[in-house]
Parts: sequence; structure tokens; C-alpha cells
Amino acid sequence: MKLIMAVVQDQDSNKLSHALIEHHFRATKLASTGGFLKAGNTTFIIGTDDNRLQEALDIIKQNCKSRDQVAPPISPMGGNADAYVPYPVEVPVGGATVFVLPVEQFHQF
Ligand code: 2BA
Repeated sequence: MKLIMAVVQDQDSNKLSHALIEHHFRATKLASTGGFLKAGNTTFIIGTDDNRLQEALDIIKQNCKSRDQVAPPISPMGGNADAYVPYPVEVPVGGATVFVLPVEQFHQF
């Protein structure tokens, strides 16, 4: 069994939820916050049999698209003015950032 953790943009979260349900995957959605942009995103936790891993990854890929987002000006940390970026910059935000972990045990009590 594998555990998929997928960080996706909020805009794609409903579409991905519906696609997972349609294909009989079970998932949990967590409200999360990106460390860099400090903007809301959604983390899906999906437990799946090994033989359906690729199918789940394909569904995530098909339902999550990359977009550019404006990152706010980065304030200087530790007083180093050289590091200050005074204007907003555009960064590409995935698609989906996906981690696949082996599951040692799975229980439902
Ligand atoms: P954020 O941390 O808010 O990052 C949003 C986007 O900002 C990133 O998109 C990337 O293009 C850019 N970015 C992030 N850190 C940066 C930095 N130190 N310098 C310059 N640009 C930076 P993605 O890479 O597609 O990531 C989208 C979201 O996925 C992230 O939101 C974060 O919530 C999650 N994520 C990405 N990589 C991760 C990792 N290695 N571990 C845990 N979560 C991760």
C-alpha cells in the first residue's frame, strides 16, 4: 500500500476531489498553507493499493494545472538590506507537488 500526499492549488481541489471519488479512490483533504507564498493550498492524503498508484498519479496530473502567482515583496531577514526584494515577483506554482510514501500498516477500527 502507498500513501500519496499531494499539495495542490485551492482552485483545483474540487475538481480533483470529484475525479478521485469517480474513480473510487478514498482521500482526505487538509487545508494547508504554502511556506513561501503563505497562501492557502490543499493537501490531499490518499491511501491506495500499489497496483493503483499510477492511476491515482495520472488523475492528479490531469486535474491540477500550473499557474503563475504573484509573491509579495520579500522583507529582509536579519537586517540584510541586500536581500530585500521591494517589488512583487511572479512564481510558477505547480500543478501538484506529490510525495509517495510506503505504508507499513493500515487499520480501520
Ligand atoms: P509555496 O511554498 O507557497 O511555494 C509556491 C511557489 O513558490 C513554488 O511552487 C515555487 O515555484 C516558488 N517557491 C517556493 N519556495 C521558493 C524559494 N525558496 N525561492 C523561490 N521560489 C520559491 P511549487 O514548487 O509548485 O510548490 C507549490 C506548493 O507545494 C508550495 O507552496 C508548498 O506548499 C508545496 N511544496 C512544494 N515543494 C515542497 C516540498 N519540498 N516540501 C513540502 N511542500 C512543498
